[in-house]
Amino acid sequence: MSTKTTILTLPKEELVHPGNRACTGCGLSIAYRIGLKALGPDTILVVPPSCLTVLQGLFPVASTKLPCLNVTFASTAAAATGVIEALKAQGRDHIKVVGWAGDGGTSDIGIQALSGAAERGDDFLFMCYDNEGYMNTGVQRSGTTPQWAVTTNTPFKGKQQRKKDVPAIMAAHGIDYVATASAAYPLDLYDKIKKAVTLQGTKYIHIHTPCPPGWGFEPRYSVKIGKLAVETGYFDLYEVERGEFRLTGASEKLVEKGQLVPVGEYLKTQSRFRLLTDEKVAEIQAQIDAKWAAYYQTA
Ligand SMILES: Cc1ncc(C[n+]2csc(CCOP(=O)(O)OP(=O)(O)O)c2C)c(N)n1
Ligand code: SF4
Repeated sequence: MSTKTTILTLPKEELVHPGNRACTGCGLSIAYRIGLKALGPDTILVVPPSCLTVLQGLFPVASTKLPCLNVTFASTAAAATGVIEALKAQGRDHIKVVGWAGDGGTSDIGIQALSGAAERGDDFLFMCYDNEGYMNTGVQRSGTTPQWAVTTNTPFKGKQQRKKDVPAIMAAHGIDYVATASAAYPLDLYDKIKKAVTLQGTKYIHIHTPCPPGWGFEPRYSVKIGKLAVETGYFDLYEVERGEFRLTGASEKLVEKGQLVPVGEYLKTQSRFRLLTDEKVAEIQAQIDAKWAAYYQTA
């Protein structure tokens, strides 16, 4: 039986120095701090260009205490495979290798290398922090930007296409562990990382990370907005373990409750959704209701 981590049992050791270069209220900052606690010191990170490289900063004033290999945008998973092989050759395969990329570096530019590594079953954890856009370069749309969100390169009508479902793509590779998590639920994230690193082969965790400047809200609302995404059924927390899907944490509790917060409550908190009409909000609500009807049925 697994015991859930609480705020009292979370390790006290910090692997992120106080102070970093992320914006105030950055969801990634929360996920990163908690994530490194779960990974522990015997870890090598592989990170492509992104807000995470900015957050970490440059040696000798980097904010992370873990070794980190900064690689080209497309090559996170391929570089992680190389590190795994080098560690094996040195007899140091107790060291965990973790690719940690933004949604652009995962869902678009990094997906070929990630898919190849997952197909081979390379033994590492890949985490995507999904701030739903290319934020580091000034808020451009990515494959995971939600439909109708305004970005700097979708300024007049918002993004026309739907969000790419990367966890489903990763689950379709038949890997043993895929999970979603949110910076607003750090203990759930912590437990999922802890579980993932005990498993062999490729593991994938997709973390929803609110981004104040990119989404258009005040920094103090990051956690509130992250929670609303889950409470409205807009972003679901789940695991796919050896092919078995199950809702977890706050999403699992929502099934028991049998009621979601209307999605308009989430959408109205962010200026990126300013072009949404009532009809479009109703369309989004209908999509969520259809997805959740299936959850209720199988509960
Ligand atoms: C091949 C290549 N194209 C473009 C860039 C410029 N670039 C650096 S970071 C970045 C955005 C990264 O977006 P994402 O992966 O979503 O991470 P985020 O910035 O949102 O944290 C871009 C386009 C680059 N470094 N390499
Ligand atoms: S732009 Fe967004 S993701 Fe990037 S550091 Fe700022 S808050 Fe974090």
